[in-house]
Amino acid sequence: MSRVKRLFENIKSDGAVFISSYPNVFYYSGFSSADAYLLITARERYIITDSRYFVQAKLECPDFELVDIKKGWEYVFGLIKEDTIYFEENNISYGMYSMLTGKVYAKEFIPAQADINLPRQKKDKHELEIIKEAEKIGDMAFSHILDIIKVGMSEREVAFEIESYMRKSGATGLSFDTIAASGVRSSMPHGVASDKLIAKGDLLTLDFGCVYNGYCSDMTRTVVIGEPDSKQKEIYELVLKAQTEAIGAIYEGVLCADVDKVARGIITDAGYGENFGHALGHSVGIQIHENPNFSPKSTDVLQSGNVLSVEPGVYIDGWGGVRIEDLIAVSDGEIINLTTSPKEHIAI
Ligand SMILES: [Mn+2]
Repeated sequence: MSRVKRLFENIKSDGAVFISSYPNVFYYSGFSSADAYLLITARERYIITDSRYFVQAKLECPDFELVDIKKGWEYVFGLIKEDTIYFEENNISYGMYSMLTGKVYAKEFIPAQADINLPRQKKDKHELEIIKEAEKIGDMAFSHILDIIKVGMSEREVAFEIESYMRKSGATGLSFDTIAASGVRSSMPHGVASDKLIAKGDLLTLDFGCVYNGYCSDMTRTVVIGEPDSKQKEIYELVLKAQTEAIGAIYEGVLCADVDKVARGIITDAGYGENFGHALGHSVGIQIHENPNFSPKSTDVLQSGNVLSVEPGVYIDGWGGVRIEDLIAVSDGEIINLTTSPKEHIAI
C-alpha cells in the first residue's frame, strides 16, 4: 500500500493533509531537502517550494505537482476543494499557524501529528535495507577508531575521526552530535565531545550515528583506556547483561514496556536503578528519535517493521558511566540485530 494511502487510512476522513516537517515531506514525497511543504488530498498531490528547488522537486517527486511558493498560501489552499485540513501541530510556527487560520478562513485546521507520523513506524523492506547499511557504516567507523584512540588525544579529535570516516564511507551527515565522553564525563549520558584529553584508566563512551540515504544509524560502545579496574568491570558486565537479556526478550508482539522492564529489573536488582535515568530505547528512521519507544510508560506493541535501539546505561556522578547500544529490527517475526560491533569488554 502506498504511503499516502496509509496516511489517509489513519486519518479516516476526506480532508486534505498539509505537511510542514522535513521528515514527513521526505517520507511522503521523496523530496530530500528542507524548505518544502506538501498538500495532499485523496486525488491531488502538491509540493510547494521555491525556485532553488524546482529541478530537484521535479526529479525526486514525479507524482507531485509543483507549486511555486511565491504564489502565496491563499492560492495554494485555493487549489483544493476540501475544507478540512489536517496538519502537523508540532511542526508549524505560531506565525504560520496564525497566518493560515487567519487568511484561509474557509478552511478548518485539525491537528493530526500522530496520525501523520504513524506510517513511519513500520519500515518497509527498502527502508530496513537502508538502515542496515547506515548501521554498517557505524560499525566500520567503530572498528576504525579502535586502532586510532590513544592517550592524549582529545575527545573532539576522536569524534572528528569517527565522523570523517563515516562521511568517507557514504554518509551524508550525522544523526546527532557525536558523543565522546571520557573519564568522569562519561557519567553524562549525552556528553558531546569536548577538548578533554583521553587519559589512561578512562572509560570512554562513544555514541554516534550517520545519515545514509535519508535514514539514521545509532550505536554506542564504551571502552576502557588500559586495563579496567574491578568497578569498571562490574558496571560494564551489569550493563552488558541488561542489554543482552533485554534483546533476548524482544519478539514481534511484545509490549515495549516489558522489554524496558527486563533491563531495568537487572540494573535495579544490582542497586543501580537510580543510575539508569533514561528509557531503554527509541525508534530510529528518518529521524534519530521516533516512536515507539522501549520505555516504562509505553503502551505500544512491537510490530514488524519497527527499528529500535536497546541502550541501557549506568551513570555515576563523579565516577563515570557505561552505555551499550545496538539497533534491533523486527521483520516478519524475525529479530535482527543490525549492530555487529563486539561488546566483550574492550580495553584499548
Ligand atoms: Mn540512541
